[in-house]
Amino acid sequence: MGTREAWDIAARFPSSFLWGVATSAYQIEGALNADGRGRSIWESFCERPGAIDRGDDASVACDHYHRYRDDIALIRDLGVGSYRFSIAWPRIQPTGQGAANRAGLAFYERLVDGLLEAGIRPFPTLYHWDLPQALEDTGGWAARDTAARFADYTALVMQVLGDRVDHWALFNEPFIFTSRGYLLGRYAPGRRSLPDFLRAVHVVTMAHADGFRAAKAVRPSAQVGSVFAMAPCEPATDCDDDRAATAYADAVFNRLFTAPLFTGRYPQPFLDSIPLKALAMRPGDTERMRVPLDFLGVNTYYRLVVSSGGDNRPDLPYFLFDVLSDQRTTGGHADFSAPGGNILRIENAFGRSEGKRTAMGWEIWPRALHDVLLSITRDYGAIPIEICESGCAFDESPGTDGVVHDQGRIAYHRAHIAAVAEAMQGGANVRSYHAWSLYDNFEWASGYRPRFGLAHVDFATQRRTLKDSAHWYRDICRAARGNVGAAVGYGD
Ligand code: IFM
Repeated sequence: MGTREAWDIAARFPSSFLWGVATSAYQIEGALNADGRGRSIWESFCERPGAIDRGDDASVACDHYHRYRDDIALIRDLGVGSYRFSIAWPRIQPTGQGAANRAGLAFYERLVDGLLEAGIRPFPTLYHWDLPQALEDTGGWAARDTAARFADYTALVMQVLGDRVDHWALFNEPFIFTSRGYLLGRYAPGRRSLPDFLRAVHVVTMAHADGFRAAKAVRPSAQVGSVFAMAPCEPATDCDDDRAATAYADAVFNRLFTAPLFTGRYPQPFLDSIPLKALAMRPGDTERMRVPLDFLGVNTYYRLVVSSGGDNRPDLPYFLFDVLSDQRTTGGHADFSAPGGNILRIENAFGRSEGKRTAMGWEIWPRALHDVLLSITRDYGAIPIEICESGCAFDESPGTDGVVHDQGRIAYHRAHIAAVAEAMQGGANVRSYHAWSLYDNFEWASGYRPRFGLAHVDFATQRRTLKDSAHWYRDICRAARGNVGAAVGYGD
C-alpha cells in the first residue's frame, strides 16, 4: 500500500473530517492507586474467581498514566486529528461524591494540554464503565441517586477542562454496560437481576439528561453528546415472527437509550414487554429525560440477525448470544421473570455468518456500519455523528522482525471506511472516524488476549510497536491532515 491509496481515501471525505484513535481509561491507564484514585467496581469484579480470562487485571494495563507523554508523541506521529479517551471518575472523586481530587484532575489537564499542543482534538468520555466502588455500595446504577452524583461529577470536570475541551461524550455504550453489568453478570458489578437492569436503564437515562444539563450550565458552548453501541438488525427470514423479533431486538439494542433522550419515550416494543413500574420512573421524568444532544457517537462492530425461534442451535451474534446463553432458555426463547410476575421475553435469535470472524467471534460485516449511519440519519435527521470506535481483534503476534503484519486489520478498516464514505454520500452527517484501539489493552472480561490495537503492546516491557495497520492508517491521517485544521481549529 502506498500513499496513493491513502490520498484516494482521504479525498473521499470533507476537509473538516477528523481521523482519530480511541482508548478508555480503565483499559490503558493502570496506576489504580496513584495520586488518591479511589477504587472502582472493576477492581472488585477482577478479584472474583473466574470473572476475567486467565485471571488478568488492569493494575498495570498499558501504564498510560505514567507514559502519557510518550503516548501523546506516538499519537502525534500517527497524524491523527482527534484522540478519544475517557476520564476515570474514581480519579476525580475517589468515593463518587464530594470535592474533586486535584491530583486526579491534574492528570487529565496535562493530557489535554499535551494533546492541544500536538494539534490534536481532545475528545473525552466521562463514563467508560469505571464506577467508583463507593457508589456501587449504595446501589450503583440501579439507585436513583447515582444520576445526581454523575451530574455533580460532570460539573466538576467541566469547571476545570471546559475551557479547553469543546466536544464531550457523556457515556460509552450504556446498553452494553447495563445489560452485561446488571442483567448478565458478565461485566462489573456482576449482577444478574432483571429488576436491577431495568432500574439501571432508567437511572442511566436520567444521568444522561442531568449530566447534559450540568455540562451546559458550566459551559453553554460545549458540544455534548453520548456514545451508543449500535447494530443493524435483520430478520433471519421474511416470516412475520422473525420480523417481530427483529423489531424487538432493534428497539432494545439500538433505541433503549437514544429514544428517551431524543423523543422523551422508551421504545414501544420495550415498554410492551415490561411492567412500566419496573423502571421506577418518577413524575416529571418524561419531560426531563428529553435532551437535545449535540451529536450522536456510534460504535458498530457487527450486525444482528434475528429469529423468533427454531430448532437450530444458533451460531449467535454477540449480545443476543449472551442473553440466550446466560439465561435459562425454554422452548426457543429466553424468559426473564420481571417484577409483578410479568415476563420480558427476548425471542430466540441466531446469526448467519457469511463474513469471516474476528478473534471476538464477531462477523466482519462492513455494511453494518453503513446501515447504522443511515438509520440514525433517517431517525434523527442530520445530527452530527462521531464514529467513536471501529476496529477488530485478531489472534496475531509479531513476526521475526518484531512487527505485527496485520493485513486483516487493514482490510477491516479499508472496508469500514469505504462504508462510511458511502453512507455520507447517502446523507449521513459523519464528522469523525476513530479506530478502536490505539493500543492492545485490557479487554474487560476477556483480559489481554484479544488484541485490538493499531500498536502492539508487549505487556512485559510496555514496548509499543506500530503494526502494519498503524502505518496504513497513518498514511490516511497524514494525507487528510493538511486540510483538517482549517475547519475545526485543531491541526497544523
Ligand atoms: O473494548 C471495548 C470498548 O471498551 C467498548 N466498545 C467495544 C470495545 C471492544 O469490545
